[in-house]
Amino acid sequence: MLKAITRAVSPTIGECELTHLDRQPVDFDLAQRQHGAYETLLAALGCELIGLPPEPALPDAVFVEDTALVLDELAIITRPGAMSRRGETVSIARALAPYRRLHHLQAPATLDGGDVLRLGRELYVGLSGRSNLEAIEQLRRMLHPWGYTVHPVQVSGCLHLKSAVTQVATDTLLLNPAWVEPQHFANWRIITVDRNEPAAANALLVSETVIYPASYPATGRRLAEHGIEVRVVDVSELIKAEGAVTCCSLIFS
Ligand code: CIR
Repeated sequence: MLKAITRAVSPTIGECELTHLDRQPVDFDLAQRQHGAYETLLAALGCELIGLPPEPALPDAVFVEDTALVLDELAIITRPGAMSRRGETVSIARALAPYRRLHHLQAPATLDGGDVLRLGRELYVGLSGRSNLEAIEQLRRMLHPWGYTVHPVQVSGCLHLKSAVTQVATDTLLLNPAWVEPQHFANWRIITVDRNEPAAANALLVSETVIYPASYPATGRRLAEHGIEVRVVDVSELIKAEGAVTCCSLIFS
């Protein structure tokens, strides 16, 4: 059975890190309800939820994806690129310890999980404002024994690699070509985002269904037209904090 680690929204989410967006007030009650609906959908798609309590001192703590990389054989606790987010890894390591052997990235490596796109045994890692080459070197050393290949991918104009590209079906990626070069993924069927929805490439594939933000209707229709089963969630308040759908869970079996 799939498991999904999530964490309740911090009441301080309005003080989150922002890189590419202007600060807008986040409606905390609405953010909590939207996050609850996202968790309900994960459960409906077969995930056993491991819900962690909020971390009021850590405004971005709902975005658990950035704190760890969970593979079948081990989990790697990241060293998030934003100083304000480093404390988030402590409770995540505790939550993962019963399920995986843990490895930790070490300084000067920085990595946000949002920069790691796992496609089978190929790991594509964004070189972004948050993740660096030293992290890629450490990932290579940790994962070579398990047969993983780690590919650096330059991203520009967005926060993370998975702001620019995510997997939406066994053979298909959803991608914004303005933020990442499609040629990194030459063997994949590519669906591009609608040109009026640049932030629309972040989709969460759970089994054979895609969890997708209501904020990007044109791209959502495009996914459906390509035969992809889409379940829409409204995460407007989390988008104001520069998050979306992959970032709010760590899913593993
Ligand atoms: C940050 O800037 O770190 C948060 N406000 C948003 C993180 C979103 N994470 C993700 O998409 N993986």
